[in-house]
Amino acid sequence: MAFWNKKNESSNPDAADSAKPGSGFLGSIRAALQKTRSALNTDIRDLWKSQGELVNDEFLKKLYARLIQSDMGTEAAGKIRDRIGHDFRARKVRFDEILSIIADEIHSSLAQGSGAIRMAESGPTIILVVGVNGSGKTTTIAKLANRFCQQGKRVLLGAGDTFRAAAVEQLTIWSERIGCEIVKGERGADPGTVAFQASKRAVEEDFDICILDTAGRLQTQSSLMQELSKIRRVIAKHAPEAPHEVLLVLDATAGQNAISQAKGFSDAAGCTGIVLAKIDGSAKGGVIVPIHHQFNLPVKLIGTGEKIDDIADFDPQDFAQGMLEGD
Ligand SMILES: Nc1nc2c(ncn2[C@@H]2O[C@H](COP(=O)(O)OP(=O)(O)OP(=O)(O)O)[C@@H](O)[C@H]2O)c(=O)[nH]1
Ligand SMILES: [Mg+2]
Repeated sequence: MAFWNKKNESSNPDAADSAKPGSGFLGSIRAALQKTRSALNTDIRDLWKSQGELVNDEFLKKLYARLIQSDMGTEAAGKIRDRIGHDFRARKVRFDEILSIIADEIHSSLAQGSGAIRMAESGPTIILVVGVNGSGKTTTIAKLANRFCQQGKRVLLGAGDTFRAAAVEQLTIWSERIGCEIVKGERGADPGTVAFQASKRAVEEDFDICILDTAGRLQTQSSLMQELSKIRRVIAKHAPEAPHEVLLVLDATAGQNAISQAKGFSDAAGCTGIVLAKIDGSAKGGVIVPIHHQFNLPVKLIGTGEKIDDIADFDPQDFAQGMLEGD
């Protein structure tokens, strides 16, 4: 496809190194988006009975329905339909021409939405991680902590999930593997206390990064949502700018439900960015598009697998390309 420069055609000698999974390189994202890509490609390719297909109202209606099935939302799907109607009406169109337009629209709708982790200007950068049960919070924290440690930063974890029996142990095992420090509370302790102790220690002992885990909760559980606001306030006692990030971890397999999660959590916890975990297991990676449109929350990171390196910076171009470019 000619509408962007292919990053993987670089002659950069570091390219082989950056092709390692989790480095943000297109290769790992392409692999992780395989299910989304194959669902989208198959659904749309089905509309072609011969090499060229006539673009009329019926074709546009079918195309729109297939796009909606990919979870990319009505706004993006409507834009793509209208652009194809405008450019090709009453003409025959090839599959690859349509694919190119879809990728282009996805790329431009995601383009303003990426962003790096916001770092503190002075003192530790404190990151709070929230999301529904099992979305991938603790794993994301381990991946992020490992990344920061590899950059030579001193990292402190806060085991703020005092609710689930094995949660503290899970984070402790990660901290030992990664080689970073951890603050733990007793099982059933107030998660605000753990957040208080961890952020206090991060400031007093001059850590670079402090990442706080929280228990999974549903966006509909209002008392648990209020608990997140309280944790935020507690953290701010030690560092007025903190938390520097409140990352909402969404499970990419959740599809449309991720939209309601994004709404509930961003209202209650003041989320500043999204981590889209488990795109490797999902055919619904397109859900990132409506989340962008509706909440204006930048996607910062994507989870591409269960291993410690399986994390990548979100890059709209890589993502759009990985969603569509044929196998
Ligand atoms: N395939 C895949 N699996 C992932 C990814 N991220 C997390 N997981 C898996 O998802 C499961 C849940 O991950 P956790 O990190 O424990 O999720 P959590 O949000 O902390 O869960 P709770 O603390 O119970 O709310 C684990 O089996 C992880 O290995 C990912 O990017 N890809
Ligand atoms: Mg957890």
